[in-house]
Amino acid sequence: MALSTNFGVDYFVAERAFDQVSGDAVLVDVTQEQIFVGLIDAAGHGPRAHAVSQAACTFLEENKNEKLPVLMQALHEKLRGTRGGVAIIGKLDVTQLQLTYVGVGNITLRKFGIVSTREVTQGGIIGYQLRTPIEKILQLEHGDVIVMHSDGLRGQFDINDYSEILKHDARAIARNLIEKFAKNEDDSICLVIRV
Ligand SMILES: [Mn+2]
Repeated sequence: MALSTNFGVDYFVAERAFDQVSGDAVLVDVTQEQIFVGLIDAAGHGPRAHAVSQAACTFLEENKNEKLPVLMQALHEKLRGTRGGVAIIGKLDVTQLQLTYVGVGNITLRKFGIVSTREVTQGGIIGYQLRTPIEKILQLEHGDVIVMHSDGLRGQFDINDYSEILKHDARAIARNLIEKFAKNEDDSICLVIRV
């Protein structure tokens, strides 16, 4: 999945499934002022995990205009009775260069740029156990690279492990991260946005 939007934001999703279908999924929805993103890793892998992550994507797509904490809470209710999962949902304001997000569970959001950061998600498993969702804001600068990925990627890498990350486009970065850091025992998915 690839698109260069008409306001200079470039994104790409790369993935590798452990089974024939993946339990990880990404939703990207581009509108005039913002980009809605959701990255979901349903527990386990295989067709049943796939069904949960697809249902989550559909639900997010249908309800993306809700405020993020409300949407995360609603997703939690929606996934009750399923195997559940972890997710980051976010809205990128392309004018303010701000990413507002809610992240729950073992899932990664990082920024690479002049200042590189690793964001902290709140604990929990969506569908089972969720504390009050808290929205956070990540301020970006032009040229920053946002990386979101599931735990199917080894997340300890730093910029020294991939020093060209700030020079490559989103497609190359997403593909390289999967190539270099995907584990063999789980689904992996990686969304890269370059602003
Ligand atoms: Mn996983």
